[in-house]
Amino acid sequence: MNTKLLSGSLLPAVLLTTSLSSCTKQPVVPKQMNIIHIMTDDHAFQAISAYGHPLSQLAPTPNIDRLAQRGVLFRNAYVENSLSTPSRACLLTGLYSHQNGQTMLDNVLDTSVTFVPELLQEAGYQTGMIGKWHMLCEPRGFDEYKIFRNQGEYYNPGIKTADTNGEYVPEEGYATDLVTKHAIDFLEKRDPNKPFCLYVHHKAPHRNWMPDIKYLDLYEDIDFPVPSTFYDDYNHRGCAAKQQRMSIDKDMSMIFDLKLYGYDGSECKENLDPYGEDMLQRMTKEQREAWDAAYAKKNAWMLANIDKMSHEEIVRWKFQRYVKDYLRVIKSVDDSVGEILDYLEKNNLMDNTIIVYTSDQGFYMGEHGWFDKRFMYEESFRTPLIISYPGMKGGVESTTLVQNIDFAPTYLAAAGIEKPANMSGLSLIPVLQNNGQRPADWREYLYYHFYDHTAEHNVMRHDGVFNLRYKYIHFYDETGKEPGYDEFFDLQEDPSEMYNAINDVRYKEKVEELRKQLDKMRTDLKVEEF
Ligand code: SGN
Ligand code: CA
Repeated sequence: MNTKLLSGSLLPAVLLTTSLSSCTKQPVVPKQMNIIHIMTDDHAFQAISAYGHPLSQLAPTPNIDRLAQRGVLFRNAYVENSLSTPSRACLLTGLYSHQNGQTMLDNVLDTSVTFVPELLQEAGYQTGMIGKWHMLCEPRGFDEYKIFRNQGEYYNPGIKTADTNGEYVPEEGYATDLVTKHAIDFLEKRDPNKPFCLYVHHKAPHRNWMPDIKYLDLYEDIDFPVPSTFYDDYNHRGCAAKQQRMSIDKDMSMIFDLKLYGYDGSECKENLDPYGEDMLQRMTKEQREAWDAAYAKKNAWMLANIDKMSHEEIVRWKFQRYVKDYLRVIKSVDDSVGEILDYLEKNNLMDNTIIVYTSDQGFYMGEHGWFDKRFMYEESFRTPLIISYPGMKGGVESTTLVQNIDFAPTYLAAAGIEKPANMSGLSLIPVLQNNGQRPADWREYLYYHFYDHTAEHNVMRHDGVFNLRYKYIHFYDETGKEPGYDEFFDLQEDPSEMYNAINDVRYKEKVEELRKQLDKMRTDLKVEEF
């Protein structure tokens, strides 16, 4: 393993506890910061009030905002492959999908690759993984893990630990609360003389957005604003945007997704979706009764009126039901962040802990008519990122271009471990120490690659580059025999990415510049076409 503690001279001043002038023969020991990585699954930045989006203003997240008040809110944080297991593999290895092997949702990464928590353990850290693991390999590098089965279950989820003989044992409770409880348990039981790194990974707010019983009626009377691109006809982009199957109108199901139990109309062929039924059958009698009663009450008007409604009215109802359940699920996540922050404050851990709040990728809240993610278009490619860093003033925003390949180098730097040569990411510590400002030698471009074109939601394989203003995307022909096609966007002129400007003469030079950059990044990163 390529681990080496940094020599004192390379360490930022904040990492040093022992002054060189102490003249003892002892080696300089870096102060190793604690790390808490809180990661939700599919949390749109549009649903965090600190980001200011109209949706979140009607359903605020005061505790996540509290973290932003202590730290840096990143406006330009992106992922390298907008899907769960690739994003998790990137976090764990610091490598791009094609380097760690986790290119798609359901393949297994190269298990010979080192995991960051293994390096942290070697450097004396206690490590923990709580909640959604999702990887198709066993956890490695954790002193303690309590993980969900596959995507995880909202109610009474199965949980596997080192002591459950490979079984997932159901634990009564709501997934978000259980993750919080086990995270705090880890903190309580740890050895206070050692640094720790704790991954707190929620199932929430992943599909099918099942709120906690206590929040089933929250936001019921609010009419959430429909995004301006909701009725996008995709006429000014290539076929990928047209052929996706992630439309609220066409692909969101009445029963599984929208919980209109009792509806047996033609839009409901998946009525008996076993996954949805499995999720309900996991509930205790009391949970199920409360759930059924709440949805029966909410659904009564819709069931009585749906046959008389226009298609557009039904789609609007779908949007409201989707967004409300999603934001209810987020409410529990926000409570969880509050509990963790309270614990850290009460136990004097704020001043030596990096606290990160992020999602495994972004998500569509109706923009372009969509839910889900996968695309290199903004709402999916961009992910929320808020980091509180010891000693900083807080309450600042950063426009620095960052990506999930940066987590691993940041955590290694926080532990005083030299970054392995195969990691392309950059430590965010210089950005954090400088109140979010972009360091002079920072990157200009990001590389993105989505591979899982055969899977659910039918998003074509694509890769591309982005430099904060311009975005160049190449969509691959699925047979690998045709050249595919390209898209180009000027985010300043067209922030909603409605017009493919690849053939617009005004951008001729810029298009060429980004095309070259894409070729260069593919070559430098050794990305194979197929
Ligand atoms: C499930 C969901 C999809 C979702 C993928 C990946 N379908 O398959 O809608 O895109 O997960 O999500 S569901 O009917 O099973 O909910 S990811 O966040 O894990 O990448
Ligand atoms: Ca996800």
